[in-house]
Amino acid sequence: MIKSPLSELVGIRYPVFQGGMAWIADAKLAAAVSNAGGLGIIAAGNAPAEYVREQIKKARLLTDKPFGVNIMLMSPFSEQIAQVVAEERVSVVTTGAGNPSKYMNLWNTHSIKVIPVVPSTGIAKLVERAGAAAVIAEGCESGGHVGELTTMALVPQVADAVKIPVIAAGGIANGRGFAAALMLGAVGVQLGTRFLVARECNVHQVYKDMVIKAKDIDTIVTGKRLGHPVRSLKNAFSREFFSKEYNTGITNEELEAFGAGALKLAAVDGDEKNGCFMSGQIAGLINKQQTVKEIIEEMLLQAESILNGAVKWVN
Ligand code: TUI
Repeated sequence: MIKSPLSELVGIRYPVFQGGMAWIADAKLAAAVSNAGGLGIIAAGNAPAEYVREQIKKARLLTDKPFGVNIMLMSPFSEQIAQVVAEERVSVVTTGAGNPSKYMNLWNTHSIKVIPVVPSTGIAKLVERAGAAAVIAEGCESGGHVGELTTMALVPQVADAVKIPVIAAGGIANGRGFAAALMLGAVGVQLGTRFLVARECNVHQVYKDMVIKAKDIDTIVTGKRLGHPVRSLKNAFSREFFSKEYNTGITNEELEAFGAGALKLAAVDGDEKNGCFMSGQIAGLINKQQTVKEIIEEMLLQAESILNGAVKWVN
């Protein structure tokens, strides 16, 4: 049994968070993860506040365990969603793609644990000062919006920079990654890509099959020119985006317009050519569909065996 201070902090059995994947992480997936002993997280993405409220209510019918909501701070609805999560008093709020400081007082006064995703030590220190309960240090191996640093470089530096607990994310999908995260100074992990192929995940079957088929080098980062780099699987859409990005004849507005709606095309419609299939580099390691419970328990068992065997390296 792996014991971690993260379990007490958020009231969960296993120190495993499910990433807040826009268009994908709904009440069903979040409740399944929470029921299996991790922390399920509903992704607000670019959805309106009332969608988020509905999903919170739905999750409460499916689980009596704590769960969280992820707020994508670039969303036009983030202000209203910040209010909804406060009113609904969700256990945990995670944030992505921006600085959540302006909402921290509101959430802390509603006894919500705020756990921002951070791509650097500077932002980690900033959110710690603003009242974060912990941080998720996410390396650029992850899918979706990515920072500059790898998990290997980011996690130990963030762990040294702040006093609050650190959760590692990016490139973690099994017990090896979990054990490594603990060695880097983290007290738990967040998984996105691995939960994409969970039986309880509603994402289109084409998306799951693409993740299962993907090899180590099958992701690409696009959108650097627009200031929001996104990692996704290589396909016709991402290759075209990549080439347009280096074409000076194309304006940023045209590039934004080309990308608009592509994540929905992937997640909901399973449009293999035109969709943006956000995925982490660890997709190559993922080769089968499993239930959320199987994923979590298999990972924890493997991590335990690795950690128990680790003394072999020390004389
Ligand atoms: O946010 C994510 N991953 C995401 S968000 C997303 S939705 C999206 N769709 C289209 C274009 C862009 C995004 C898909 N995947 N991960 C957490 C994360 N947060 N990664 C990086 C950051 C981050 C970046 C800057 C956190 C804070 C930050 O602060 C900058 C500042 O100074 O405000």
